[in-house]
Amino acid sequence: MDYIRSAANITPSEAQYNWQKTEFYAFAHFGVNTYTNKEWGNGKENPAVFNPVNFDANQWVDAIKSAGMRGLILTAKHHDGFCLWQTKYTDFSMISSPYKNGSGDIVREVAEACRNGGIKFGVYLSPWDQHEKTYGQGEAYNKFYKNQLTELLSNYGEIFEIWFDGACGEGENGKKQEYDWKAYLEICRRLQPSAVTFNAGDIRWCGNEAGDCRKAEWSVLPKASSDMDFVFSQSQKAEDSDGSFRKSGVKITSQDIGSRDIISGETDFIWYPCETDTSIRPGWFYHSGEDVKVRSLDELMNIYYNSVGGNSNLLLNIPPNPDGLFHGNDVKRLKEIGEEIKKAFAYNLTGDIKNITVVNSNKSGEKADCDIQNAIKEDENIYYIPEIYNDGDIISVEIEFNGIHEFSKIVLAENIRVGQRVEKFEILAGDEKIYAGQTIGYKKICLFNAVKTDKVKINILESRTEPAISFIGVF
Ligand code: FUL
Repeated sequence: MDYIRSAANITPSEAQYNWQKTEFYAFAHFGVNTYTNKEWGNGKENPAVFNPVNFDANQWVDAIKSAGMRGLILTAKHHDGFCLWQTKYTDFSMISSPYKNGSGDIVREVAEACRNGGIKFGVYLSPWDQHEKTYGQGEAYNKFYKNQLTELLSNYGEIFEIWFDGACGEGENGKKQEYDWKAYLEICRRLQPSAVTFNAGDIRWCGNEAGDCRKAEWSVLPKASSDMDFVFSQSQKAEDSDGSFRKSGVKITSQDIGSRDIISGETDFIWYPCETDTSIRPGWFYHSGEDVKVRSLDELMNIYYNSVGGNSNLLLNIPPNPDGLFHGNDVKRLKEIGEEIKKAFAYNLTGDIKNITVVNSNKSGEKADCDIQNAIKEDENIYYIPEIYNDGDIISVEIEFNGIHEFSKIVLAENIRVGQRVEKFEILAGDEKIYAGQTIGYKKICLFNAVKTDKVKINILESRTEPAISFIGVF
């Protein structure tokens, strides 16, 4: 089964690996829609409506950091075409806003606040632009878009992610623009070599805007799944007025995109990890009517556990209000998330292990290796890998604590720098099965009802080749 072996050895680029470690970061949808109470504008807005009188990017960054988030992606330009920076290529931008008498630069202020606050900064630049006259004229618009991309990627310091939204609502009789992806990506690689591109080869969409992701998220997929025509055909074509993209359980792409069955017979694979994007409120942009609809801590923690704890990164949107600030209700919720995450992982019981051993169950109790200690050390550079492994072997990690402990979470991680491999595993407390899982990948947070025991066993039941485990934590 050559295809399994070759999928098992696909690894992330340095940029993808660093992106994965960012785990949890913020999205901010800010623009003319903030003032017109819209989700999708039309490019005919009066740019003077954009006037964030109390704008303070440091307030955003403080709130973001309080949630434990490590970055921020700003909508530099949404589908209406209004630009939040001093661009040379259109006056549908800050130059026509009363903010700082037309000399303001929101992108700059946000980028600087992120840098000063020690978090990463990324940009969203909508390819679909309803204001720009050249949109639909082929190379004329591509030139305009490339110029804008060049400005954003040259003048605002290091960018960690460039977000290419696939949405386009032109419809049957609308303008048709052929985007020059090859040239756009060349600009990204040349100007920001350590940035990753969303929807354009480096990172994929989870397939909904509810905050759901799959039970088994694979970061290794057939190469064809990153084909831009395919990716964009799956994106939004009309304004999501009834919020259907944001309804839980709705999947635009299929549930299984990376299992053995799906990749069977494929020869060309890529590392193409998942990003889960969702908003803290029903809308992406701010609407005062939604101040009371900030999602509950429970719901948001669930999303966090399923995404960050399910081999996906989480991009959580917090919409700034017309004053240019995050609303108090969102600020409060972000702080609660940060506190909850800290509390949940405050005490790792692997600090109280009496014995940890690995047994290869198919080899009559033969010791599989002795470097399992590497998995309980918090050092991403060391990991456990069995010395002897044949297809079908079951690797059992047996942990004995010094005394009885109570816990409700086990965190597992593979060393994705050698590949994503585990396909099926289970966890036992004493003799009782408390968890059945499929993929692990960069991070798997296994949640179960609290158990009290002095013995826990993790059985890796199926793996594409020898599993490389870099972390086991018990909380
Ligand atoms: C979608 C857009 O149409 C929404 O307005 C929002 O920006 C979301 C993140 O992506 O495709």
